[in-house]
Amino acid sequence: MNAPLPDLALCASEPIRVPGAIQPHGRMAVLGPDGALVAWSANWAGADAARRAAGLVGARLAALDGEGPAALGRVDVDGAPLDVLGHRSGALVLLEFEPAVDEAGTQAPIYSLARHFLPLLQRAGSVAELADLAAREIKRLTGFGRTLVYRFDEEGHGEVLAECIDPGYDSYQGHRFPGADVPAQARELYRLNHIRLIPDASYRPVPLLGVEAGWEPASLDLSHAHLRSVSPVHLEYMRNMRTLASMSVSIVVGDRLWGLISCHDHAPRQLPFQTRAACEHLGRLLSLQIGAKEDNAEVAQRLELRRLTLQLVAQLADSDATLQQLAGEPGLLLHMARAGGAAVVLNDDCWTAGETPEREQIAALAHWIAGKGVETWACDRLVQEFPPAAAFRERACGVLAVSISQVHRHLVLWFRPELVRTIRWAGDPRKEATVGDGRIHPRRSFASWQQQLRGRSLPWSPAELAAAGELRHALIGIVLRRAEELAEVAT
Ligand code: BLA
Repeated sequence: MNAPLPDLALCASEPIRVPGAIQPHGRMAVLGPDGALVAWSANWAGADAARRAAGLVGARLAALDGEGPAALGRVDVDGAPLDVLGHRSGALVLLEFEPAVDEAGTQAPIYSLARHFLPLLQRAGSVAELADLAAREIKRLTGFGRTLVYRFDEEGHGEVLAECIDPGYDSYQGHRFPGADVPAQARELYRLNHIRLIPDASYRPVPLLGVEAGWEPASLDLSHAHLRSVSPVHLEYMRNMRTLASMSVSIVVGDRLWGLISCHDHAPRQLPFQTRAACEHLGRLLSLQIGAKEDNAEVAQRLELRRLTLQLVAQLADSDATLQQLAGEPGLLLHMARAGGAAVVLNDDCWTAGETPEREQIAALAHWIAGKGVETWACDRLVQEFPPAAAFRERACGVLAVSISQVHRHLVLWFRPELVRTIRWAGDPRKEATVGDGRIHPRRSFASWQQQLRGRSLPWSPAELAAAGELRHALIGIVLRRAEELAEVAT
């Protein structure tokens, strides 16, 4: 039977910041600007019980300032010790109470991060190594059965870089998860709030109740609340994955959600606040180190490209400085753009080097690119943009072009061949979701599924585009100077 195709945009419209309910492993009390109780979660013995518990926190409330929840110590409610977290949301104060759990051992987990984990991160040689260290460390801290680190690719799909699993857990190492698994509004929230714990995916949400009749539970912004009740679609997703407990920690590089550390367990699992705080801290350390590694790699690539560009320009200036010379000694030209072929187009003339389409095909392509009127143009899946390219896809799925003149059709083009990639998905992304009973449901299977991706080349990096832009400037300079010299000779 063919189910109707679901509209995945629906996922992005789920109101995850204002669910009007919390998870049942804790209780909530919401205070107004005057300190009076405004709302409470239905799992207190009544509004009075919530009011009394909030009263025990008392003067500590004055300390609240930052964005996220701060630990406000422990209170004793009817003989049971509760850990309290508090944060402000607009004019309101949200208090979250969770049964206190004593840490095993004497050292807060945060110290071991500083002492053991940070030095390891600093010695790591690559992003993959950083990810591996983080997957191990978070497993050690939390005891989850499977921990993984994944990065969002250019298209928003999650790619598992590192994993640590107990026996009995399926491995997702090297797999991709479709971008729609984490819809846009969730990504935006995870950029701001860096940690989420779902101790039991089979939970029943606890509604929030107002002291005054007419108070709207969905008016309360729970973006930063640890107890926020999560999307029912996501809970179903977890159960489909045989994951009853999960935690995820954001990896934010710059201000972009770079990826997630994701932890799973087949059984429900609760973690004390101190451990969560350590995991959040681990996420920040990892984010900083990834940012530094990526910046270093980018700087190194830019320096190398600048060196090659200068060498190329010097070579050209030493010759008769005509552009077609570029194709005469193409070693550097091809090397700098990691290209398989290149062409210099001067109106109706064309010089080529390496693996390129036929001259007429290049002429048609150059004509089409020149029509765009841009200085630099690049594409790693040419057939999609320029259908005639289907005839030469093996030689050129990727094209980078710079235009040397505003008046003439003078272009330098680089070509990259098709790079057939095999992607291993954790579940067939075409079955991303189904609709039934009028609701949308996540996919049921996470079994490995391979897809061959055709029609693309290696993508052009920002550093390569920048180098092409610099080369363009230099070439224009050389061409102008040569035109002046020729004019002098003629007079
Ligand atoms: C949220 N989806 C999430 C979250 C993760 C994933 C990590 C964050 C919640 C959390 O921290 O547990 C997905 N979980 C994954 C992935 C892995 C993992 C990729 O462990 C990989 C290892 N989900 C769907 C569909 C919809 C959907 C079809 O599959 C849309 C209807 C929705 N996912 C969805 C929503 C959230 C979510 C709405 C937000 C949950 C919330 O924070 O309330």
